[in-house]
Amino acid sequence: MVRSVTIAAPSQIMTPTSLSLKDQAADERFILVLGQNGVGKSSFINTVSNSPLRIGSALASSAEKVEISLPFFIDGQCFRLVDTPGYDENSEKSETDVLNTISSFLASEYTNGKQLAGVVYIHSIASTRMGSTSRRNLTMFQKLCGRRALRNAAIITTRWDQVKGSTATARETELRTKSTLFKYLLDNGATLFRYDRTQGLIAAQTIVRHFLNTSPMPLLVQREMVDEGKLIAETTAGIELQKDFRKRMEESHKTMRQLKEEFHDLKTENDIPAAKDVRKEMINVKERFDKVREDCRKLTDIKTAPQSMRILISPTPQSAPVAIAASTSGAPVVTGRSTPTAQVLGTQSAPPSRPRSRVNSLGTIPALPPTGSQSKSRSHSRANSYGSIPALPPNAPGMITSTPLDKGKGREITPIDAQPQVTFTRPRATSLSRRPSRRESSAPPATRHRRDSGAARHREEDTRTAVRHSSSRRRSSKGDDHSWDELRTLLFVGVLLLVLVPMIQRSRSVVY
Ligand SMILES: Nc1nc2c(ncn2[C@@H]2O[C@H](COP(=O)(O)OP(=O)(O)OP(=O)(O)O)[C@@H](O)[C@H]2O)c(=O)[nH]1
Ligand SMILES: [Mg+2]
Repeated sequence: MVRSVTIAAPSQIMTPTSLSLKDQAADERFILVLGQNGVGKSSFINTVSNSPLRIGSALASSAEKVEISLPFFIDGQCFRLVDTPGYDENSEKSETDVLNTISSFLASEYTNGKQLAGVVYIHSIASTRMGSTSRRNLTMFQKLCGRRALRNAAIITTRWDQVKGSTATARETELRTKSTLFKYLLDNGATLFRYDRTQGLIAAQTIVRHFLNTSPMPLLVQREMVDEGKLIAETTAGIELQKDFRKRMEESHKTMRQLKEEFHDLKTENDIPAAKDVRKEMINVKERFDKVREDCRKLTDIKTAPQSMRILISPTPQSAPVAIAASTSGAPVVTGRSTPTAQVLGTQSAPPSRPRSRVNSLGTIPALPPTGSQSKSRSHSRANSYGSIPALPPNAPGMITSTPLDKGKGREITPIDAQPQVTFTRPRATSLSRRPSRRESSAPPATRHRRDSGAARHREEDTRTAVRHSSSRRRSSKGDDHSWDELRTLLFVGVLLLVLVPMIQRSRSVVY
């Protein structure tokens, strides 16, 4: 049965961005909305709350900070939904910033006596598979919530209008039953909802109605940051993110090692165009690595939450709250004023600043396999960088340069792309084509390395295809060498016969 619903008129309520906790009615129920970029978080929130949150495109992310919707009423109960940015390694906003933005907001809410009535994870049913970005978002959702808070969680699948019914249902079943997907959440009390936006407001309200009677409780990250005084990097979500960074850095190292080997092989063979492509890829890998390392450092460099967040270890709902808007940089901007009591408490009970070493103990970038060889005795600092990207040799024989003045420029990294157009004596492979390193071509498929997700993974797949082509090219050139050897042997035998046969005949004629 659909119960009566009252939506507050926009004229009676404030714009979402101007809201502060001071303006929130005590009985408002807050629901946090999380999910990957572009799944429809803001669209869902706008539909149910009539808010004007910015809607992004399917490709470009729109959310940069935490935004609170306009208040709206369902069955006489006032709700507000909290929109958040999603994790995406390819987005402008770093994942550290996303975690900092969300967790700082949550910590300040909890500090000020506000507990969430629920938490929502949105997933697009139109996604053909759970990619690495989706998984990362789902994992972070779990780590932010903790097991206990999952009984107040809802998973909403969107974009049912975009997929054929049977396909969508099959996907939903897989999501529900696979332990690596939603099964863990559902087993621990989360509820799964479908949201077909063609059914409009009523469908959205039915979902929010689920939170009418939930008992508000803190999320794991709130307990960790506020009750236990942990830094963001020390929270379960922070540790998970560092693990993920570390994994990606190790993958980059592996890729770089393979590329270096390949580059040297190609250089030895004077296959300059292929070496050039490999080097371009090395530069891309290095850029990705540097970004992740920077993000990792940034996370461990977040020393502490602002004092105002640590004041109210036991939240007192009566105290005048501090309005906090999580800024794009992730650090919450305190726009309100703490109560005098809170200020006193803040100065007295604020934890002593942590010794630097403690911060570093989580922040140290883990040792990675050395880049140049298999040796494990390389220094730690070396393991955290690629060293230099090897240079190409001067213009190799077998190619004609447009101008002799450019000779030797291949030794520098930058001028490589500025080299004049060259004509090659051999047919040129596709732009990403490269030869497989010895190790790569001999490794069994199962042990082959999978590189970074998203664009990087596509690149890797392209590269693998190119490697296969390149490998067959190498095989065919070996076949050519072999037939040359046979021809030479045949010629030699022929000449030998031409010389020996007349000699034998002559010697016979002498005997008779
Ligand atoms: N067809 C269809 N499109 C949808 C649905 N939900 C959202 N979209 C579209 O998906 C795009 C992204 O929607 P948003 O609501 O901005 O997604 P978001 O999760 O808030 O994205 P970020 O803020 O970037 O994280 C927009 O073009 C929406 O119109 C849906 O259920 N069906
Ligand atoms: Mg959005």
